[in-house]
Amino acid sequence: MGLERIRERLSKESLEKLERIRNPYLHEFIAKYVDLCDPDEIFVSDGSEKDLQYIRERAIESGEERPLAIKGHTVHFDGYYDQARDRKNTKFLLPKGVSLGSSLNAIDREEGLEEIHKLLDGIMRGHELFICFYCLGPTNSIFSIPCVQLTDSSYVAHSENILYRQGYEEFIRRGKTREFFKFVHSEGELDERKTSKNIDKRRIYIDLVDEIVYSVNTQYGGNSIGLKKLAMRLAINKASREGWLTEHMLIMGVHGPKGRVTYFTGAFPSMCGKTSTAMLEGESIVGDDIAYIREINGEARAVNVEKGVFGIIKGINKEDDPIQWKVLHSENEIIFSNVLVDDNGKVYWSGMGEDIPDRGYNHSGEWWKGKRDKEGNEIPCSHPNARFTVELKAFDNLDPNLDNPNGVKIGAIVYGGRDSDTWVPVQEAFDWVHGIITKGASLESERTAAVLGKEGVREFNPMSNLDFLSVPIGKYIQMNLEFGKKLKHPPKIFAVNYFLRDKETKEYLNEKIDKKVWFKWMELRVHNEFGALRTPTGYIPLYEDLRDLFSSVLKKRYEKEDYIKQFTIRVPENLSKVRRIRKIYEKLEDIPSVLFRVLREEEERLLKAKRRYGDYISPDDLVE
Ligand code: SPV
Ligand code: MN
Repeated sequence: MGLERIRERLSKESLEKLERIRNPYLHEFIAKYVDLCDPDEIFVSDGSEKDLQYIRERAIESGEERPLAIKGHTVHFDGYYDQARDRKNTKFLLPKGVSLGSSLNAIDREEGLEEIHKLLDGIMRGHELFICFYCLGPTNSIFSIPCVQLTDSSYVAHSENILYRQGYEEFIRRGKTREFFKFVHSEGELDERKTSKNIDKRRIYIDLVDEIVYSVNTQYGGNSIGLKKLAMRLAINKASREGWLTEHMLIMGVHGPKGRVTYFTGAFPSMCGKTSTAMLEGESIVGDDIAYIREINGEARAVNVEKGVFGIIKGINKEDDPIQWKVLHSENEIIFSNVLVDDNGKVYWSGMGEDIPDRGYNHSGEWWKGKRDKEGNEIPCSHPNARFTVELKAFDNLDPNLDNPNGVKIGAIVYGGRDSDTWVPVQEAFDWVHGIITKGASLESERTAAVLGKEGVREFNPMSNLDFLSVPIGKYIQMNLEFGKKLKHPPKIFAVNYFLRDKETKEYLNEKIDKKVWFKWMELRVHNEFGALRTPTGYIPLYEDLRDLFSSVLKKRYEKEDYIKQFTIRVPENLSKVRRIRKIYEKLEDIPSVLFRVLREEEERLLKAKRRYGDYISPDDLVE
């Protein structure tokens, strides 16, 4: 039997903790990887405060984290070349005869398993293995997915304790079941800075058959924290088999009149304002990254898969992000990663709006202003992808439904990209199918300076979920379309664009804060309390309604002239977009035909409007 094999390696306490879970499949899995990875020590966590404290302490003692000046704060560094998700080396293990479509990265399952097991062989010698149990989604709920994480990184275990709900009791309750996700992670050999050394052997392999993800020779959270983007790939596949959705979405409560709260989910590619939207002042946050969505009694209901935030820190400043700023400067349990630290244990990051010291310590080691890397690039004080890890309960704006086992009822879904010239700031799709196809499945984002390659190039990113799809794109879109059919009143679908620029001056047409108004407008539309103008691409707000909202929400005057500039329908740009998106889908396999039909209808509406009104259609022209 599984546990018998590794009995000798476990302390009495750890053995008892494993024995309390009466699940031979779990025991077998653990024994297999303990045997293979061969750690010096093993710690089994039952999620008690004592065990959480042990992991916090081990993270400091092992040198993977260092304490900072404020109580509860620590800093962790990833290797200089291990600062982001590794798309190239993240692969699905594909059994013979199975296809995930040409756009997903995959290798033959047998070959991949052999490679990864070779890499894992003896990899934990000299390391301590942490065995932790978690639950994706609230515990004891239809949404719950129990997970076991094996990792030799105290930083990864510590991060997961902040980000995920404990699942030890969930495993005990379920007893003998094969239905749980499994994660095997090893940071591999470490250098003197305690960062993964063998980056060339970094591999993240996803086995959909046994629902195991393997991750080796990396520490960066997006590659190593099993329950985050690794579990998301398993969950998308599971959801497609079971008829629900796993989405790369925030969840927030938008507060309407008379205490009404309407829940929104929202998908935005990286650096398009997802976290700042989830953190909007005056609204409440349920989650900022991953949502499970199920149909329950004809309603779409969503839960946050996580209970913490692994947020981008770059650009967070006191004025624009008061809620996050306060959390980052209070005595909370926070892991900062890849920021700049001075001798006094104070942290700094790019765009924080404070003077940055000329020297310190960061992801490149000792750092000084003007320091260059091997490639000759100047090293900024903090990495653009530097992050902070903190529990949601630290935030004043936390919504009371975070742990509701039935989730929250979704009133609206929002898709948003970085788009300088096409979409209006906010618009509403005509219906579910139109929204899924022309907003969600047509989502694009322009590259920013933070990403390699030509700035401004648009990257196609359907539902902002492209990196995590574990089913072919066509099937994923089909799942979304079908999900809507099960609902009595499907959520309204909106598209937002915070990045629209003036055609001539190229200035941004909105301030960051304007999104507060768009959300209030959408909330009122969900309840049919505002009218709207029908355009070829969707419904847009009426000037008078926005004027009133700008005045009541932001105490700002909203000029007709600004409205016209912002909400003019740019026909040539919209036509190019429809055609660009169609071309992408034409090259993919098994795309539902309705997608092409809906894109053609959108194109026809645009062409018809162009004939009548010209290339740039002022909302005034559309008033009937
Ligand atoms: C993202 O990049 O979408 C993140 C961070 O949320 S990561 O964990 O790297 O996926
Ligand atoms: Mn994300």
